[in-house]
Amino acid sequence: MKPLDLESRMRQGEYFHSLKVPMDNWTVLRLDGRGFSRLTSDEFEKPFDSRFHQLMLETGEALLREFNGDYVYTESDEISILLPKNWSFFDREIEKVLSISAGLASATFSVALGKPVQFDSRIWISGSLDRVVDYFCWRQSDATRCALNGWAYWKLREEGLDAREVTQELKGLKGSQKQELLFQKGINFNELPGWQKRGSGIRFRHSNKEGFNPITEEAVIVQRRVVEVLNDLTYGDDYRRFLQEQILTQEENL
Ligand SMILES: Nc1nc2c(ncn2[C@@H]2O[C@H](COP(=O)(O)OP(=O)(O)OP(=O)(O)O)[C@@H](O)[C@H]2O)c(=O)[nH]1
Ligand SMILES: [Mg+2]
Repeated sequence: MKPLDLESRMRQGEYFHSLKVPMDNWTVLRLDGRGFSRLTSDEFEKPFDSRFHQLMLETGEALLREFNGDYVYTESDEISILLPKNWSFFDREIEKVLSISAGLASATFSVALGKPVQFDSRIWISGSLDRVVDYFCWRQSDATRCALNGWAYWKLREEGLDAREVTQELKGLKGSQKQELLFQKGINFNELPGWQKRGSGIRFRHSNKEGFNPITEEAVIVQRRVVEVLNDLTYGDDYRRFLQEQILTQEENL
């Protein structure tokens, strides 16, 4: 076989390599820690651990910076990053963006923790900004549901019930009933830290700062971009408004 034939026949085996995200679509990558139930069961406090949360924030920040994201949201062991609408790095290739985001998240978390972990990565797309806002509200409501379940579960386990008994006890209870159960045991769900109940946002914030141009010897306004962690997110309509503004502002500053 001629070398060129071999090259093109072998390339045909890279079947998925040509898959790209269509232009004019918003892209969210969602990364999730692999087997983190096992990882967190021994060395981290239950149901929430500040050190674990810091590691997730550090990983989220690395993703935000590397992909120049419009917004990052993290809860539990997952991170969602919204890419700029018409991102063009890696030619919008799906294999590249998934493998590199998972690689970056795994490497960042592993180095900070001191042992190897892995993240998987999946892609979500939509042509509508409203759907993007829905997406982030969806992940936030998952955070609230998981926080309530986690607190109720571990509070009952602390009292000596085994996993099966706790599951039985909580079966069919509505959110408000779980909150009441926690209240009876001395925990006011409303007063728990915001990052536990609603997750955290990470974003670039743009600000103007007065600087000095030594060549023209004039005062100049320079734009600064800093990373900001939001551990006290709003929810409902306020969160929707915040998301819209954040995304549109970020797109304008690209
Ligand atoms: N102890 C502790 N566990 C946490 C914390 N944050 C997240 N987790 C755990 O991380 C796990 C995340 O859930 P999943 O992603 O469904 O579980 P997983 O074991 O990672 O499974 P796969 O993602 O399918 O590989 C849950 O078991 C959470 O309890 C924390 O702050 N402390
Ligand atoms: Mg996981």
